[in-house]
Amino acid sequence: MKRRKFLKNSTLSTAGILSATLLTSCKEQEPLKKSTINTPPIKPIAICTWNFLNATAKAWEVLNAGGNSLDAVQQGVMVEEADTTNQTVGVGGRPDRDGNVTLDSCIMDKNGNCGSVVYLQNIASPVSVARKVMEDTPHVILAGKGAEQFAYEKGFKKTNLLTEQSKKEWLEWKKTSEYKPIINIENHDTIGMLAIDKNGDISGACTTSGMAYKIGGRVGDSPIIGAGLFVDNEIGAATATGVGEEVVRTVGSFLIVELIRQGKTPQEACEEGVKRIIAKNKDNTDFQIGFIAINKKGETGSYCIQPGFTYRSYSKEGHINIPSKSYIKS
Ligand code: SD4
Repeated sequence: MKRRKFLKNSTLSTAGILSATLLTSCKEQEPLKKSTINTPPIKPIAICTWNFLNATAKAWEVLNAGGNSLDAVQQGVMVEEADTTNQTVGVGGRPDRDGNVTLDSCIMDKNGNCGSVVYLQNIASPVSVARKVMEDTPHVILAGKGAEQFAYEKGFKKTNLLTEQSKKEWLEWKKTSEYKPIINIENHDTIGMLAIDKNGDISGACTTSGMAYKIGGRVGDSPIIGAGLFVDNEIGAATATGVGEEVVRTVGSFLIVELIRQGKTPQEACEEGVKRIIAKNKDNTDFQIGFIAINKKGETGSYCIQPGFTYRSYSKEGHINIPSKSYIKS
């Protein structure tokens, strides 16, 4: 079976659940447009890539109880890290080509502090380790064995991350071992979350098992501050999903926040971020990138290459799944 078809089939059940959820909960809504000078900021608010409604529900629970945005994004994305049916984040994530599940994650707070783990194995919640790196060490990034050792020192338990389902699919993939460094558009479930708390402070988190069947040691954009995630509490925040290599090449999330600083709305900034990637890939746009962004006023935006990307938003205005505009129309 061709890999594309295989991945399509393997994600069919997830897709079925997702589309059922979409049908029941997707309220078609345009992202907010131009900044209006006199409207009060929307806060608190949490948004995340894709339709991870349980994650935004958890983040909202924290925010609505008066919690801060850092706790909200951490606890929000932890829901997906723990969900074994989500095969692109945390426990149950698809392994690399050698059968090892290796996780990437980062977190960033209102003061520009950040922590990140890359190529982390055997630990169920990489975002929580990333937060410890941020808060308990003088460093920003810990990798591989060192990150794992650090996690044990901080009391995290050794956990088998390879579920039976992911192992079965990997063994099937191994029959042909067809390696194409292109994430199929139906196989993108990295969670990036951005939140503003009642004080108006912004934080973000991003967590993933990365590209399925990647070369051992490969690290994507998701744990790279500025690429997969960036927060500037004066301006706003952005996060990414999709083919990490392309996001790294344009330092996508930092770019988007800087574009907001220059006066663009989150929507306009996400569109420009995607267009920079397109400009570097004129001959091949057969891959997916999705950005989401928020500004200090709680206005949000998103843009992607392929149709199909959505993002979740939870604020006093509701808990909604927002279809993203795309560069390729259909
Ligand atoms: C990566 N950006 O490792 C991640 C992949 C992704 O849903 O978004 N998957 O490149």
